[in-house]
Amino acid sequence: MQLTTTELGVRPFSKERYFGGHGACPGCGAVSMLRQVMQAVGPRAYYFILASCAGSYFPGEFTVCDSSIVFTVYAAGFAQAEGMSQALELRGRTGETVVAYSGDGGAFDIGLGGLSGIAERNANVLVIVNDNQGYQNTGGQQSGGTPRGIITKSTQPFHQAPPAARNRKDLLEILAAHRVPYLATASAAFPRDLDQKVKKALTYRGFKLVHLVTACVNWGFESRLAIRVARLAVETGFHPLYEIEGGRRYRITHEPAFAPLEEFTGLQRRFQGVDLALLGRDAAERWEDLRYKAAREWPAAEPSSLG
Ligand SMILES: Cc1ncc(C[n+]2csc(CCOP(=O)(O)OP(=O)(O)O)c2C)c(N)n1
Ligand code: SF4
Repeated sequence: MQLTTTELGVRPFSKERYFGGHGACPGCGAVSMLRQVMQAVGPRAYYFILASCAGSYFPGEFTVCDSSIVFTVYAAGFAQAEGMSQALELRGRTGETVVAYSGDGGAFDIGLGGLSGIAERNANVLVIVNDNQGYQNTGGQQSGGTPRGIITKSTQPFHQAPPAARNRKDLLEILAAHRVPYLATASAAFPRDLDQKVKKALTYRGFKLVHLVTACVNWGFESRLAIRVARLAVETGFHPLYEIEGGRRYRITHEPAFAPLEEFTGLQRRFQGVDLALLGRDAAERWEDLRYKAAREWPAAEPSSLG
């Protein structure tokens, strides 16, 4: 007798690559982003997950997606992904995608050496950075991606640089200096833009990275508001959407409404007491640099040196 998948309790794979059953906090803004990323990446993909909240997006007890998932550590995760892409290439398996998935703590800080290494070697890996602006899986400590002025659980009053003297790292600028094929920012609140960027990234052979700011409930907003918070991050100019090809060609992909920053910060407890003038100045400077670089003229027939 042959049992059906329903009788066996097996959920058949559908068009959905990521089909739910995650163990993230209710209202987590990263889950929708991950679902969109997996959909855009498509089947036949290997995900190397550096230690982060993503451990709960793929609970070990049951299958929530149709791709292979490898949980790994900060120091080795990016190099493992590179090794996997080389192993596939040696076997002539060109139709498979290798993704390294990291939090901001992994990419901006603890794994930055490994990330720089695979960027320098132009490893054929897609890196997804889930930037929830802190070490959130361990309760919300400060990372190199935490905006200045925010008091996290690890902020030491006596050792903390004053907000005016500190700034968050600009990961894309660090990687642009490596002259890698493709870099982009994206947001779960802009699904078409996100989809296009992941698909475009995968047209390049070599290193590519998509940096997403995702809303985390540790920021202190109502759990139903994650996508609105993510959208306001973009529409206030706090998280610009753009791409960089070959480390030099900048293109702004969404012109924000430049809504007042307070519309974004006012929904979150973490910004209470933070000097918004400083944050606003940071955003304005970033936009000034972006517009300057995006306005640069390129010869029409300039061949793509990478890719
Ligand atoms: C070398 C090392 N230090 C600390 C930890 C403990 N740890 C596990 S997850 C995590 C937080 C990760 O933060 P981030 O990379 O920003 O991802 P998020 O949890 O915010 O998604 C930490 C500190 C670890 N696994 N390895
Ligand atoms: S701590 Fe934040 S990023 Fe992590 S699962 Fe919860 S809401 Fe998502």
